[in-house]
Amino acid sequence: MDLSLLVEDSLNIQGYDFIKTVDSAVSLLRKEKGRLGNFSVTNRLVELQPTGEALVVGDLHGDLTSLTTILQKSAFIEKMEKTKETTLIFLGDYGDRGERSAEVYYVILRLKLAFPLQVVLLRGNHEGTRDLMAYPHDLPIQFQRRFGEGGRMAYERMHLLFACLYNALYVKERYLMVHGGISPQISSLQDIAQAQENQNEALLEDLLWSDPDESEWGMSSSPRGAGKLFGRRVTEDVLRELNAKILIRGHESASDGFRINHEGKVLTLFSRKGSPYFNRFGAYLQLPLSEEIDDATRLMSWIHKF
Ligand SMILES: [Mn+2]
Repeated sequence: MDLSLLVEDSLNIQGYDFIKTVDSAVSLLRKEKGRLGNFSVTNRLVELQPTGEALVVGDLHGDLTSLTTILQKSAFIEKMEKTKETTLIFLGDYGDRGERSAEVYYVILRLKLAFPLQVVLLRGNHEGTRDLMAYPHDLPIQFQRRFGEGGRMAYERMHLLFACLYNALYVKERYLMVHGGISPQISSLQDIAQAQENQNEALLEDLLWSDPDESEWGMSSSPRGAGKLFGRRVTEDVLRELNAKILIRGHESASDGFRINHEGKVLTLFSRKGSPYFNRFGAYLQLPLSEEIDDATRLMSWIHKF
């Protein structure tokens, strides 16, 4: 798969073909169940074997240039073609804010379709449920500008896609990856796997929206108006409960493209640049999953800034 051709396709794609791609991805994701290559799927949770190499990408928010840079610098498409022991993980928030939301979605969906057993797409708060959608949500407007008449239909299809994205990815004895955060309501992986089925969706809201803060004790209300702030004790308790060492999440911009909280227990990755954020760098993580690391400061040699 040629990256520059893929990007060119994304810039030229018309509404009909965009919708066809979304539909193919939805039907693929709906079929994902049980053991698939290096990961296994239970409801909306992916459990990944601690083997091979992973590329972890944080928020993109319509920044096609950063996505292209990451794929180029990591040479991950070539790596995925060469060995199945490679997993490309996106932490969610693909659209809104930046100008190229349709293009970013198109590229990640084509990657998923080309490497179904090696690409995992998590759900961000900008891929929320209809009754809890991030604001401002530019996607429907961008689609109308981009696809004209077909924009509305393309946007409706996106909600089918959002519902298929994963709540979290877990790497045994190592990492829990989510878009936003965690909550004391989590006592097992099963809770995360079925968070979207909870009647009030409160846990899903925390997974997609919450942020760490440096208080010792959580939870407190979030200035975002959705999700909460969780303290260090919540992180320690949940990670211990799940048998994980580090929480890897996106959702918050960081000047260097990444930030470490809770004494090395939380890594935030932010992988886009430009307005309306003011981070100097974007960052991604490319690491060997077999390494047993219990402190995010030790992940720094695998964090790449751009
Ligand atoms: Mn977010």
